[in-house]
Amino acid sequence: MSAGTDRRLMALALTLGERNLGRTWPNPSVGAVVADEDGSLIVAGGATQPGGRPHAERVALASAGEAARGRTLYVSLEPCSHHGKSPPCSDAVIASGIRRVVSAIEDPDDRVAGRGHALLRAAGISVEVGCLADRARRSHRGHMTRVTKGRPAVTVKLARTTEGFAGSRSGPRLLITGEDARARVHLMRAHADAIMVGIGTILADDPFLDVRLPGLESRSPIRIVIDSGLRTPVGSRIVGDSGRVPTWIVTTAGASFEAERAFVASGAEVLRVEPDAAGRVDLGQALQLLGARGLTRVFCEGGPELANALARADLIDELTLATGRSARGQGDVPALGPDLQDFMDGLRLVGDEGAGSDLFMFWEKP
Ligand code: AOF
Ligand code: ZN
Repeated sequence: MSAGTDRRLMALALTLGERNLGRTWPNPSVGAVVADEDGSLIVAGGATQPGGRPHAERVALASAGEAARGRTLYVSLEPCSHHGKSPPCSDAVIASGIRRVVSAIEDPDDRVAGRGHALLRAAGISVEVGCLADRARRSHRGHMTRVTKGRPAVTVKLARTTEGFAGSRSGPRLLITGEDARARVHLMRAHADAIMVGIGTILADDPFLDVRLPGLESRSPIRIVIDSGLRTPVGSRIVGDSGRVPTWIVTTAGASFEAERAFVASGAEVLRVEPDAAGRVDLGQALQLLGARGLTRVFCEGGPELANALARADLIDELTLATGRSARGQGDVPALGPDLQDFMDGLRLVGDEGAGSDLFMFWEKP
């Protein structure tokens, strides 16, 4: 089997898994493909199902049935070895008669951590690990970060004018990006477990923070507001329709309980963490709490102040900047605060993409 064929089929497995990102938390979204020996026949494919189960391998193997015998399994994350809420996938792989497994990366979950691969090898299956490992690490960054750091991976997305402004304090709201970029951002939302913003964004824009792409409306993730003083208006859109899409307001231990009652009556949830030295929500603690609730991927859409505070606390894993090349309006709030600018020196530019007349640039923590 050529390395190129392995990469092509692993890319397919990764793509299958990535389609369900945002729907499988607290589990990773894994992809699996069953193919014949020389890669000319794809027998079956599968991805982790919404809610995290069944796991990808089980979906692919169930669909292959007897046709799995003697074939190769491509899987974007090490098959599990533990008896969790489902029996181990490595047992299912062994029972299926699969002869060779190509796996992208080890699962750092300490219930697995190499044991899945070891079980397969002990059963006489040939196992190769590391195919498209970089892409798999990106694909599973949410899972890896939650397992190793206890918090979700954080992607910050900001829009800026070509002059570098994200908004205007004095004038009317800036129109920064166009329709194509907006659709691209909604697709990013659909692949996140939660969208997070600071209270400033709620007060300035009263956004819906949902997914409004035709056919993907049901994939709106949880909405989270970081709101130290519980200033979110009870009449705001994200509170008003929290029966449709969950809204969590993260505030400080001492914030008003009377205000909390009004949110709870509307269906929004209030989460409390200890304040930091400045009396604001301690962002490290807030993310630990979100990790404990099972979130693996948080998509933070600003504003600039929250993004800057996340950079100061070293809590950003990916940064996406959308530059609106035909932005209208005069800005006076810089998109990149001083801490975020410094933080960017430690990031790696990994790609860019045009959207209409706008430009997306993607950075990651190395
Ligand atoms: C796989 N294939 O598709 C996924 C895996 O609670 P459980 O039993 O569902 O196990 C969850 C753990 O299984 C999760 O933390 C991760 O290590 C692994 N996820 N493993 O073989 C999959 N989603
Ligand atoms: Zn499994």
